[in-house]
Amino acid sequence: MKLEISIVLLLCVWATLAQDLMTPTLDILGELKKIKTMEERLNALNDEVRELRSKNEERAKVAFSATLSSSLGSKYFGPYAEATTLVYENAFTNIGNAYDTDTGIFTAPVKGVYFFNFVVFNPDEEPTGVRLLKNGNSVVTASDNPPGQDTEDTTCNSVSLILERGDKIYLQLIETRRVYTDSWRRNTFSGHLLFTM
Ligand SMILES: [Ca+2]
Ligand SMILES: [Ca+2]
Repeated sequence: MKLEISIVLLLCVWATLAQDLMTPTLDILGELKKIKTMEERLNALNDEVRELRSKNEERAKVAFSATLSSSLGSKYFGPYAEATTLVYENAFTNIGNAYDTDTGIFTAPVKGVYFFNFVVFNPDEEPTGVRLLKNGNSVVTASDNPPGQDTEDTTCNSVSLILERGDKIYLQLIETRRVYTDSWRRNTFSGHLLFTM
């Protein structure tokens, strides 16, 4: 009887010990599972960061240069009673497609510092004048009175601007002024992203 009690006691001690030994093993497995899940989430986040960085680098490539001229011969724009957006329909370069050759509007794809330049040609009696607008507000202007004796005048202006994503830049022919264009392509509008911010 004493021996039987001893055996039962031994079995109880063994069962307790076995349980104590198993519990840490289960905890380690649980921790390994958690680490695996975290590793998977980290890998997914790394993939997202890589994708976003790649998209941002693509958006950061912005450069366009366009002219009013086509090879179809000479053409006057204006004079009009009201200021009119000039559409530089022939793009030499339009990296990033931020400039719209249908509307003449440049839309900033990322926040950054952009440089713009425009050149205006004026051949005869009418004065010329073009202004650059940001979201509808005049920023800089280039103008010139009639050339007089030599029949050819060129005027221009440039500006560097901090733009938010979505800001719009375009050129308007000033009211009652005129621009002349032909296959010599003397009217151009260019813009470049210098750096993102
Ligand atoms: Ca002049
Ligand atoms: Ca001149």
